[in-house]
Amino acid sequence: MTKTLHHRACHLCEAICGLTIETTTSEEAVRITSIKGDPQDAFSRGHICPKAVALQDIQNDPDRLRQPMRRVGSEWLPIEWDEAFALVAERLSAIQARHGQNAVAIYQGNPSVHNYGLMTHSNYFLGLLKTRNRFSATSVDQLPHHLSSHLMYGHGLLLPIPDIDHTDFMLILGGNPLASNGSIMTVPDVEKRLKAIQARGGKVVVVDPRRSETAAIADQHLFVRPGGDAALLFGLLNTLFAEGLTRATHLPVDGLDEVRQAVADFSAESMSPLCAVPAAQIRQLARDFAAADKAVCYGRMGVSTQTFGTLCHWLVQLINLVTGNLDRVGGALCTEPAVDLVASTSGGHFNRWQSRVSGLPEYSGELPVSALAEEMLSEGEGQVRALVTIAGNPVLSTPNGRQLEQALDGLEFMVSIDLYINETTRYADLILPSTSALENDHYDTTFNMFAVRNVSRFNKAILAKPVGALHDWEIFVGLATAFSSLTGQVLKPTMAPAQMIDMGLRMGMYGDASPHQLSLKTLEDFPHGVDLGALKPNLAPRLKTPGQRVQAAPAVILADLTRFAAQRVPAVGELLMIGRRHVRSNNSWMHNYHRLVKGKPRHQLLMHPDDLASRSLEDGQRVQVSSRVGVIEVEVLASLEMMPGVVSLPHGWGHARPGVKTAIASGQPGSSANDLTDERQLDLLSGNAALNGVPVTVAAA
Ligand SMILES: Nc1nc2c(c(=O)[nH]1)N[C@H]1C(S)=C(S)[C@@H](COP(=O)(O)OP(=O)(O)OC[C@H]3O[C@@H](n4cnc5c(=O)[nH]c(N)nc54)[C@H](O)[C@@H]3O)O[C@H]1N2
Ligand SMILES: Nc1nc2c(c(=O)[nH]1)N[C@H]1C(S)=C(S)[C@@H](COP(=O)(O)OP(=O)(O)OC[C@H]3O[C@@H](n4cnc5c(=O)[nH]c(N)nc54)[C@H](O)[C@@H]3O)O[C@H]1N2
Ligand code: SF4
Ligand SMILES: [Mo]
Repeated sequence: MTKTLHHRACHLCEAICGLTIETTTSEEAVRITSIKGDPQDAFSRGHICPKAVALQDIQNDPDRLRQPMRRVGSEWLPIEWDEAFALVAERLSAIQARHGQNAVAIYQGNPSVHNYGLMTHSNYFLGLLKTRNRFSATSVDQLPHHLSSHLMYGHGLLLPIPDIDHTDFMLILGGNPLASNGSIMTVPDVEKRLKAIQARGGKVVVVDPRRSETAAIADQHLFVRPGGDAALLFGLLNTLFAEGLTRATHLPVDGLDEVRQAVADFSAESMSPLCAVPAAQIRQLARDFAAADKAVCYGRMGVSTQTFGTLCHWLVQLINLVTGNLDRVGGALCTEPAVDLVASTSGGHFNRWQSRVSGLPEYSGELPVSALAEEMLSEGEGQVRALVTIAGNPVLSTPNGRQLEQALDGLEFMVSIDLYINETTRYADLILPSTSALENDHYDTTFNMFAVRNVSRFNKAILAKPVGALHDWEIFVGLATAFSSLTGQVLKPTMAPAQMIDMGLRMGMYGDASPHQLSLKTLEDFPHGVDLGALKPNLAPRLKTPGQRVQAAPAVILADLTRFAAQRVPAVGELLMIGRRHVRSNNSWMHNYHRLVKGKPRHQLLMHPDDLASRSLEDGQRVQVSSRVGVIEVEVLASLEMMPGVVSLPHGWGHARPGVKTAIASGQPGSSANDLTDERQLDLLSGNAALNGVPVTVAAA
């Protein structure tokens, strides 16, 4: 038996922690014998969470598919790769020939961005489909970030990241990095970094309808009415202007006077009823923020997936801008990654076309996923009749999952590139499973771009690729080849993902023309990753707006103020549902590993004791939760963490569906929050789903 130590970045969430993985080779097999945090990783400094240890469970899971499967009725039978590719090509091209290119829809899920081969190669096939019906998890997540950056800075990926290691004041809205390990802020070891702000005399303030794990360690926590953050942020911005708390910026800016005028009526006092934060607290928060030498306002998932998600993210940018904290050390800074997609891609586009049924806007070629089911269910020209899903589970992750199931059931053809037969892929005619992550190289094209330091690393596969298995990118090449041979399109030869990264590295700012000389080859010398330094101001020369000036008052955003002003005042006695993440869970797909789900369940509804009492409900009892679109049954727990009038339910559960083949998850199924979220509840400006602030009623089951 020989033991080997490997160093690798974890790909499971955005934190990209460095891991040390030990494998033991015997005559029979290579086994993973230990997974630990890597103390020599300069970025993550040994940090690890329980999910990383489950990488071995993903590897060994008997339910994980290892060969292409074809569904015949309710039975799944293995099929050869070539036969599978030919079948997909034949069915999709026939459907497109009969009903037009848009009759095929695409849904791309979250693990896509954690898998670099998927990033570099999926479009090789998907682009050939030439459909306008492209959807992804972006529109149940961070679309408002991209849209506000696209409109203000000219590129949807110019996302300013909190300079957490140098700030004196961090205001967090709708993010719970202690559970999520940070998002659009790649920050391994976030708890230590937040505590370091406090240790150097700074402050952390959290705005959240739940006293989250992050709120619990903050200096101040403010409850906010779900969906009320735009009002709170307007109140803050108005106070900054009205009380003369602004500070000059070195950035060239257009439209600040328009902004000042536009928010003139949104005083803290007038905004308070909409967000349920007392006006005096809004004003004080604005003063505290402005008084800090270096401050940063950071909004995440909880404020992008709400009815005014884009306004929220625009306001977050403005608060940083007018206090002089945008593009400043200790404020919000854009990264300079080794493979720089901002430099190498165009800035994106918005609303060039709309969805057929509801007229929702495209963003950079994608439509909001809330429209996916209706595009399948509404008859007429352009109706979607086939679907390709890639690393996604929209039945559990997009609003009104039950409606989507009904729509999937009516499709003529569906193919899923996925590892499991789960709540979504059980509707597929074919499932094409890729190798597991540890059988694959890894370069993080996405999260190096959002990291709180400029870092880079490339890791080789740890386990050999099994005979007959294909990587995701090879599946796309196979599909593209089969499809193009049928439709007579010419297919260009392609590089492997690693070669593309090598090219990106060498052309980048740390590449051939720099002293770093980064390439795949030189990265081999840095098994623990290479630290390329702290973030620094760089926004002015990187702006991609016409005239290279920050656009503080984009017309489409100002136009949304009318919708904001027209919102209804909160109903008396309203009960609003929000989501929740737990460090042992990851969206919908990591419940099939015993070590992550053992112990007491974590998928209950949390409710304030007063709200339980007023409904004569008891802690621990089964309740029925209803919304406009559906009803589920769950266990309710009394929780003083909750703001009165708000209940919290994590998403990604609801595994008790016929035909799902994930044995451990099915043993602890929970209920799906997205059987309650409403496909019509949107940030209408971007089309992003408003998953938070869903009106519900709760009664005894
Ligand atoms: N109510 C509510 N809904 C939410 C959220 C919420 O907070 N509340 N959060 C939203 C957010 S932020 C997101 S990102 C979405 C996520 O939504 P999705 O991306 O749709 O769902 P996941 O649960 O991430 O499903 C990932 C799928 O990819 C497969 N998979 C994993 N790794 C690989 C791989 O390497 N290759 C391939 N081919 N497949 C792989 C898994 O088997 C699984 O089927 O959910 C959203 N939905
Ligand atoms: N352990 C774990 N880590 C993950 C994931 C996971 O599923 N599990 N998913 C990954 C993904 S895909 C993403 S996108 C990131 C997300 O990372 P985060 O954005 O940090 O997401 P959450 O942990 O869901 O935190 C959202 C917070 O918003 C609060 N909230 C809900 N509604 C509102 C509101 O109206 N206003 C305000 N101010 N707050 C509100 C919730 O109570 C919650 O505390 O996490 C990533 N990391
Ligand atoms: S925090 Fe995220 S990246 Fe770090 S070990 Fe856990 S799952 Fe992996
Ligand atoms: Mo996400």
